[in-house]
Amino acid sequence: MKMTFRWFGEKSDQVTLKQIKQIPGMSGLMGLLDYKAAGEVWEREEIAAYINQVHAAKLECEVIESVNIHEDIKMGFGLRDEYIENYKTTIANLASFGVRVIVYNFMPVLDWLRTDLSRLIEEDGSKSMFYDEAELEGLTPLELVRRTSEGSKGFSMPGWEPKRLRELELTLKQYEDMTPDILRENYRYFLNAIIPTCEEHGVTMACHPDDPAWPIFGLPRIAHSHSDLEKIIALHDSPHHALCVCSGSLGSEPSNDIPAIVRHFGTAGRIACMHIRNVKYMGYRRFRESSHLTSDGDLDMYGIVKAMYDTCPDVYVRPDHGRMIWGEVGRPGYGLYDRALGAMYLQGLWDAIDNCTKNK
Ligand SMILES: [Mn+2]
Repeated sequence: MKMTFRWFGEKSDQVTLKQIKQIPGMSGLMGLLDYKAAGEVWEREEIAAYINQVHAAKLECEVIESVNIHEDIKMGFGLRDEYIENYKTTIANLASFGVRVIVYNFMPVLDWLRTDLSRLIEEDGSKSMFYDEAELEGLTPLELVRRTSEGSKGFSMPGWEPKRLRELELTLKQYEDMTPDILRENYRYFLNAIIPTCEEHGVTMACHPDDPAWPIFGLPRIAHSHSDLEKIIALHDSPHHALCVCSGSLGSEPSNDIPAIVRHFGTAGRIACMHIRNVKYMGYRRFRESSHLTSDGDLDMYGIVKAMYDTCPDVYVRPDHGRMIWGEVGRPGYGLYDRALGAMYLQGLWDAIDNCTKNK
């Protein structure tokens, strides 16, 4: 397990690299350039500016997230080949700075979704991200986007890039006739085009699951169950086509058995990295993000780490979202303190498992 942390860059993140470096066991980052629009080439100078800073802080940057895929690729429109060429250039550019894994998703239009970015947890006064399907009723996607950007306290939110969402209404209309099967075929086309480039440059693509783990606003979503992930992996037969297993995204749906998913795809060698966090169920399609501690939520955190230890021990991991605690003000989900606690909890589980295994 290589423990990492998400960092949005000097201008965009309230957390500093120095603080991240001081979290015990932190090997590096899962980085991103949060100002890039889907479809654009990530230029070498831009990548260098980010990664050189990370290296100067004595942290690695072998994983990059949120290299977003242009909607034309997902919809199979005429310009997709041009955007795919851009994507291939980005892969090569990132690889030349030592990037080994790229995390992305193939979700139509809307990335992850919450109905409240800072819901008060009465028991202890902390705040966390919250989702209630009932609150979406009567809400148009546009109203939801407005609410999300208002709730983000001025911080950019990954997946909610203003440029991408400006044409939301039009894009939603274009998706009206899209079925999961057509979306998967467009996905296969994309993979067939880019995976040879990944193989050439030693980069592995890691698909992030849908969050929450069900369709929203009638859009087809194809990455929220064990069988969905099986179909995705079957689209292209290469170890460079892999998954980013996100426990909190898949775990929003109680029927998803996360340890079993990790065990299955870990054994197959198709997990490149993991996002690990816990979720507290509060009713049908109603949940909030909890601390990483198993007893604070409903996921089996030990089972998840044990499955990883047994089947894919070398993957990159990061604590995923955290709550806002100790009066911290920052990007919802991405405060320093609770994520640092999460990193320590995961490493504690790992150490215990490692000790029991070796001293058996
Ligand atoms: Mn995630």
